Amino acid sequence: MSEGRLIVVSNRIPTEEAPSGGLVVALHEALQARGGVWIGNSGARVSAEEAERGLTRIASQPYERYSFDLTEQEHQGFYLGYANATLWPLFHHRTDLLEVDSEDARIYQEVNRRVARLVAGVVRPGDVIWIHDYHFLPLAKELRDLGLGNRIGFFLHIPFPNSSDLPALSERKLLPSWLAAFDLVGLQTRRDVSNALDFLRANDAELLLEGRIKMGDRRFEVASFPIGIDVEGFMKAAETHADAGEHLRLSPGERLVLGVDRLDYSKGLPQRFAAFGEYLSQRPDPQVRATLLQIAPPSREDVEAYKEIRQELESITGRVNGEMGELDWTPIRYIRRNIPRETLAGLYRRGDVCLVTPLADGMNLVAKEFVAAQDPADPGVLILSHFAGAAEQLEAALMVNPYDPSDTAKAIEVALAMSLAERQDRHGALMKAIRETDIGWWTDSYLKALQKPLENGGK
Ligand code: ADQ
Repeated sequence: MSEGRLIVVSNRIPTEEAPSGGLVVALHEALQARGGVWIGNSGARVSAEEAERGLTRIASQPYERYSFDLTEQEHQGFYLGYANATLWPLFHHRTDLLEVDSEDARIYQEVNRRVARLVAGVVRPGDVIWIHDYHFLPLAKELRDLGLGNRIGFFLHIPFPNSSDLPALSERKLLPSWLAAFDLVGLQTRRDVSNALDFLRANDAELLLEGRIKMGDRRFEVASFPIGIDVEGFMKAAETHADAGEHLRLSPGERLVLGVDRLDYSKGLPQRFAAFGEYLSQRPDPQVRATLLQIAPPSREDVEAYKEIRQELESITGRVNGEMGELDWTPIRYIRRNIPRETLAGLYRRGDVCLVTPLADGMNLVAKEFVAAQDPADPGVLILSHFAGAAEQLEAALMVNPYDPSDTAKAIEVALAMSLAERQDRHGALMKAIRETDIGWWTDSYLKALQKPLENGGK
């Protein structure tokens, strides 16, 4: 085991003293336990001169936090452009939305080079570096070019693309060497690992046993570490805030179907709304009132595809509510604000059904949060897309094809009619699955794998 510090690099960095949110809390705890440094983007836009000043120390205890700033041009090219208009659609199988711009690609690599210099200024021999997500695919390569021999791990929170989509990435020839510069490439699911191995095999990598790979003079490992949540914490929050649903003022007997997502075209929201409309129009008992409460705060609104999805949703909501609504009932309630996590936990608990129907998703934590928040004596039902990473673990959910509104509509009907015994059985199996790989397991098992003895001889 290395005695060095843990250095975490992620796109955004929590600035508050006691951060909230599963991933952020888990990394915060890992850093608290081991001591270390967290480096991330402040979110501020600055001049080129100011950006060159380097890292800013954020007052914090008991580990260090440093932020760096982006210029407006870097924000456009690195964040909005290459990360979110090229890599994000490609990795979510939406090559139709792909924006290819060689200037964005250049800026993305340039930002990674600059961040590498900043990180290298902080790292000491023996430190272990853990880099997060698609914003920093070339970062280890840049760090190696600066001569760093430290252990460097990567975790990709989104799916690894299919080999059939990858030719759409102009920089695909660089990707193998970006990946090979890490010691451990962590992915969410077995499906992602299989996609990554296919890609590497096709690019002259030699596959050794158990996900170990040899490429030129580098040896590295690819493995899945399905991310989890703080199960106990979420259960407690849901119990304490069990009355959150009262704010909704549902009428007696009204059923609650929930959706909670960042507003993103990968989440399958138009298909979900259409499915809910279809369920309502075909429900066997028209007296049954089921309301879809969709919470979807906008994100990345400066990217064109995100503006379109917002308009599309508003139009479907208007149509379904216009056709199906009554004087005292609005079938789809669509809320665009962020909700405090405790309130969210309480709302999940009130939900009879949760619709998690992405067209592609690395894992999807909402599915796990909904399960943890349920009252085991009277649990709600999770409807889950085959295409969420979580589907590999949460087999006891009602699985649907999110592209087929009729399939999802049928599942809503089945879920709302499900017997208590079946709901309890499914919930028990789902709880077992989310407990086995909770967020503590995720950080521990990843870091343990990253700290296995060096195979690259310090290179
Ligand atoms: P996301 O695409 O953001 O994450 P998800 O895993 O569902 O997707 O995480 C969203 C988080 O935001 C959840 O914890 C949820 O509770 C919270 N959230 C959503 N809407 C909210 C609202 N209105 N108010 C408050 N909180 C809200 C990416 C990948 C996922 C992967 C995660 C973690 O796309 O596939 O599971 O990273 O690796």
